Amino acid sequence: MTDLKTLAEAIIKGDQNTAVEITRAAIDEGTAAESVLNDGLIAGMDIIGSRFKKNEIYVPEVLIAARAMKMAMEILEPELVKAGVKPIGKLLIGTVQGDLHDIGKNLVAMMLKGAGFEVVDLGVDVPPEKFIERARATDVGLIGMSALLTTTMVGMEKTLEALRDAGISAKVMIGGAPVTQGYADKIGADGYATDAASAVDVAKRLA
Ligand code: B1M
Repeated sequence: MTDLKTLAEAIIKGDQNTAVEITRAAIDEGTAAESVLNDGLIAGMDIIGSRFKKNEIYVPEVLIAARAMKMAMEILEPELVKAGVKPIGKLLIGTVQGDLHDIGKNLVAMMLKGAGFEVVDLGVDVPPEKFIERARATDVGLIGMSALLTTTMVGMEKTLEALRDAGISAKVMIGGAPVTQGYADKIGADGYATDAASAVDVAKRLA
């Protein structure tokens, strides 16, 4: 019987071949897809998140772990669908208009996927209209905005206002190097996170 701790360890090490192999073996043995997800993949990403928060590991290790998780998820996803496992929440995320930085945003998206969220990624340079249009089309409960420039950060307020004017009531969380809790409070965002691991905690609270 496959030990899902070894799957978590493969994710932590970013060993995508082993992660894929163990995921496949667990499914073939009839292990419940939800258990492979929670006790293997998410368990591994949880540890990555907490080590990242404590500065015990850095961005490259997180990206490597997330890549291993992504490969294993490609095998697991059809099984989750068959088993009717629901994501814990659905989130739309993008880097605001005028801003092309996406490394942090991608990290946040990966960690949220790792935590069991369905993530719709709008990419970079996302105008308010696109946030509105996709929020309507996907009926998300949570919207995430990222900005890395002091000049584009102001676009968060504009986007938030546009979302509210359009009658979209999804909770909004923001983050990015120049963003602060004070700024989030000022513009009326529902949540703010300093890093990708904290973003998972905030998203879980808001979802
Ligand atoms: Co740019 N850049 N850049 N850049 N760049 C910065 C941000 C800068 C601080 C560098 C500097 O001057 N020291 C500076 C901004 C200054 C400011 O406004 N205060 C800057 C500048 C000025 C520029 C240009 C204007 C340069 C130019 O062309 N003259 C230009 C702007 C382009 C544009 O966006 N329109 C530009 C371009 C670029 C590149 C394209 C070359 C490249 C981006 C590549 C890419 O993203 N695909 C780039 C890079 C790489 C950087 C630095 C070096 C690194 C950013 C990064 O990826 N950090 C950066 C300097 C630095 O930070 N040392 C810099 C790693 C990443 C994991 O962290 O994105 O902070 P971060 O994400 C964290 C948290 O912030 C948080 O979680 C993440 C993970 O822990 N977080 C969230 C992020 N989003 C979140 C959302 C959430 C919650 C948490 O909820 C939804």
